[in-house]
Amino acid sequence: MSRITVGLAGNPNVGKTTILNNIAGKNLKVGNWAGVTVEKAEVEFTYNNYTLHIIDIPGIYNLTATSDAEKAAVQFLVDGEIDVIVSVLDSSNLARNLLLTVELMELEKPTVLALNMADEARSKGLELDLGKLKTILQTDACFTVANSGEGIDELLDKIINCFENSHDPAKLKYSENVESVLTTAAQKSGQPAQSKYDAIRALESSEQEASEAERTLGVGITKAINDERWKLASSIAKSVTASSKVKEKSVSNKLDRVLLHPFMGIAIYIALFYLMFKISFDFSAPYMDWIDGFMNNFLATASSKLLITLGVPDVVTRFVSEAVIGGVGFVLTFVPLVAILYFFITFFEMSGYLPRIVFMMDRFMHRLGLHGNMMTPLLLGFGCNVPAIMATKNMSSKKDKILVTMMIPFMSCPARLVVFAFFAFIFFDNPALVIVSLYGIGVIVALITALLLRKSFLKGKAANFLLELPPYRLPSLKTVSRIVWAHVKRFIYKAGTFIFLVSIVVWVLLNLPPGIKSADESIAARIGKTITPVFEPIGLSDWRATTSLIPGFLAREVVLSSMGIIYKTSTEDSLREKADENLAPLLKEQAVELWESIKSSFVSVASLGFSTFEVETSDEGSEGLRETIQKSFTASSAYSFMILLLIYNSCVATVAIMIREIGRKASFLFLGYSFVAAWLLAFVFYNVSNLLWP
Ligand SMILES: Nc1nc2c(ncn2[C@@H]2O[C@H](COP(=O)(O)OP(=O)(O)OP(=O)(O)O)[C@@H](O)[C@H]2O)c(=O)[nH]1
Ligand SMILES: [Mg+2]
Repeated sequence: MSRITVGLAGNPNVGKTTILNNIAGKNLKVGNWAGVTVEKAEVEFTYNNYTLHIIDIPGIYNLTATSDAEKAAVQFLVDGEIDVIVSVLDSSNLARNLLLTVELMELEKPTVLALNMADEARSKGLELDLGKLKTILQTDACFTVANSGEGIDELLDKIINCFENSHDPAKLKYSENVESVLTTAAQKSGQPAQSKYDAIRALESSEQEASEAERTLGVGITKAINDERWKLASSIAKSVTASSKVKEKSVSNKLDRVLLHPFMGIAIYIALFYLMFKISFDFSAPYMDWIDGFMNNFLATASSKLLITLGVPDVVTRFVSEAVIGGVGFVLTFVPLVAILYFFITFFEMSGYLPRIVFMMDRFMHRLGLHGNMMTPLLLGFGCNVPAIMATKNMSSKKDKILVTMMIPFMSCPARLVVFAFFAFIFFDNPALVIVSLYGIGVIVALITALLLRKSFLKGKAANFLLELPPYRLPSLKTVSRIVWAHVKRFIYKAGTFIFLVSIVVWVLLNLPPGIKSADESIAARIGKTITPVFEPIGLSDWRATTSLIPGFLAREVVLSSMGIIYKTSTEDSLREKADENLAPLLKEQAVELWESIKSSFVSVASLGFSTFEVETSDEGSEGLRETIQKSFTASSAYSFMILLLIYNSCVATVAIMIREIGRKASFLFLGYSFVAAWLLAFVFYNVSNLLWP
């Protein structure tokens, strides 16, 4: 079976990753803005007796790279072992896209063209003559619609065909003058160039040859070649486009008139952000309550009953009820919130609204000495800090990259939201307002950090950038659901692996040394009590709270699982009582409550009003746990606890990616800074709020 290595190359946002996802059934990140893919990704699969090794390459406009992501992409295209290059183009934007195709063809490697977004070209009224395009460029080509899968099989056949037959790839011909300059230079150097790309690079890098060429051509060689590429690309585009009645992107333009309006645009943005939280909470709260009740009132009892009946030792039964259900189960309660939040985030990313926010914020960012292009990674940070830090690979200035990397961890992610949601629900009347205030504090701390860095280590101005506004695209429910499901699966997987392992450790430490009468005497309690003095000034004097912070330094959700275990272990009912419970009525009760939850989630979203900025929660469910946690905090110490979790960069995955991107020293300095900042802010908040509301 032959193996074919295929590189997907093209401008940003033309659908390369969507093609790969469609071919291989993957779920790599896609989004409707330029620069989603920042690291090449590869998949391997079998098709018609061939092993296709397909590589998705970050989008580029030309082979002259500036950012890290582009540099890696270009290097791979030039030097990498690629059998067939698939030049992916946006059919509705042919002239600009062909510019890169022309440059790719200078590499003289077997190439196939994929004219993607054929649907958009059709709806714009563009008619493209594929046969003519193939003849001019002497390469094979086909239309594709990556998100529906149209033309994908044809593309695969063409790739195989190209691999089998294209031993002598097409060679572009520029104007006679340019060609003769290239030939002369190659002859003089005595080394025949491997490709036109090599010939151009050799000429550009030899000072003597370059100045000789400039004398012959009247302009510098780089400019002369660029002009040739432009001429060729636009003349091809013109001759293959038999457009009848080209309709402009009228919907996008009309929408932009409102959404990019200096005042209305900002107001709409704030309203959308508000609505996102409001709907997320209103819709998911009843389900979260139900899962919570199901876990604690039914599952915990049922599993204890079963294990006791089976004669399993008590310690195992307690482990299941306290560590597995109390810890991991507690985190899983938040699945509905995570799912609906990712639904909105994905919708924003797929619709094309994200770069519009960047556009609107650009002016404001400038005033702070920052730049609009820093906004994209920052906004991605609200989804997860890890890919957000990776997205800084798109930035061409090293200083800007470090600056943004140090702002991202203050963007609150869904993992933190899960903890905030829990505390906000039990301590405040207006949970959504509390959460929005925390997001706001995160943004302010990020801006202050940026200003401090600009005044000290990272002096200078932000590099210029070009922002491309893609057309609005209505994401299909299928695509969005697939992406949301992938996020939810990851969350559940994390709960079942990482959080489960940490839960075991926490539970064991709560039960050691052997023979202790209460968790208060355990090793965990001793550790918690040792560090409590550090946190006492910010209102955290209960060892159970401070102990949960230690494993919480690994990932934010762990704070919840650990609290679940710690508080449950220290207040658990007697096991024997559970063994006597009758399960049938309990199960019936769960079914009734589920039905009630479904009803109330739809009712609360349907009755969405601006009058209530409030999340409705029923107080049923794990009352025991909520009440005990409630007793060990006050509203101000709970808020101060949340500030700590918001500002302190406690997420191993984020720290790991930071080290990779900006180095160990800077990352650890940042870690220290974020802890001190978090503590100070919590300290000020706690003491001021105690003064104001004693
Ligand atoms: N209408 C339409 N939309 C498409 C098509 N292919 C991709 N898209 C959408 O275009 C957007 C960009 O797709 P991506 O696959 O992320 O583009 P990319 O080329 O990988 O972009 P970068 O990673 O930024 O270089 C997404 O919103 C896709 O859903 C298509 O054939 N038709
Ligand atoms: Mg991509």
